[in-house]
Amino acid sequence: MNKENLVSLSKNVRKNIIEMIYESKSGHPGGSLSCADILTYLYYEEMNVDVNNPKWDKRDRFVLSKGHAAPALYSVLAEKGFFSKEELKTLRKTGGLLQGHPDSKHIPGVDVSTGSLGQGISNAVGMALGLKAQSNNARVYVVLGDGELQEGIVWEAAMAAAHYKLDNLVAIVDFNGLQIDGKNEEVMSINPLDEKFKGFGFNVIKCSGHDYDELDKAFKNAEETKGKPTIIIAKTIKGKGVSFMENQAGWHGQAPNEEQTKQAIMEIMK
Ligand SMILES: Cc1ncc(C[n+]2csc(CCOP(=O)(O)OP(=O)(O)O)c2C)c(N)n1
Ligand SMILES: [Mg+2]
Repeated sequence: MNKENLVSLSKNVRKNIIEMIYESKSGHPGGSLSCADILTYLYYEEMNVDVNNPKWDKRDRFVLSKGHAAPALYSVLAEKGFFSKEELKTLRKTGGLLQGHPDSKHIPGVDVSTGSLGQGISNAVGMALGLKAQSNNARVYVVLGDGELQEGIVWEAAMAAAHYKLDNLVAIVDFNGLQIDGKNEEVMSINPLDEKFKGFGFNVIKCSGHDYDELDKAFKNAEETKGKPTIIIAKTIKGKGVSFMENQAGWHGQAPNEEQTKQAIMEIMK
């Protein structure tokens, strides 16, 4: 798919995110918008999946370790056709398909239930190990938040990934500099992140998480890397695409009102 098509797809993905969260009156817009381009790239350019057979044994696996960005994942899965776009209206509704965090028991296309930060990457490491043990060439992709990296379990998973030479594992950090209520640098610094992951035995790539050419190069590099896992540190903007949400920790977990929703959609679609 060419870059223009990807850009136009990611506009729809962002529009869905805003509409869904407005409709449910709760959810996480900031961190969903910041990983919208990464998820669009993964599902349209990188991963080998079959919407008609979500549990296909040879599919590449995806884990949204920062599970609160569920609206971004649901939006891409609906655009791909894993379920109908009508379902997006069920976000966070009692009895609805799409709960506040991804649920692998009920949602087609969701490989792992996530939401408790740090645990997604641990699942991803186990899946990558399991695939190798079965000589299955599928790959595992996991998206983490930068605040999530403050969880100790992430580093235990990282250590295991390098120890077991999991070159079928690609972790992507949505590096937006913010967490739930402030800057990571102020809460607890995770820097220098590239050096930390190099020390843990990873192939480390830095790129923009909003530029499809850069993402393309990063994922190609990951594919060519053998004998170690890859981490892509993708620089992003929390709330990307909506001026009043960009770089604002206050939009981490708040729904827009009607007026803000109209404004946001206008800006996204322009
Ligand atoms: C174990 C655990 N602790 C706390 C939370 C509550 N929580 C949800 S999102 C979040 C901040 C995450 O920040 P980051 O990983 O940077 O996400 P992003 O900026 O991409 O939204 C926190 C603390 C959680 N989901 N899981
Ligand atoms: Mg963050």
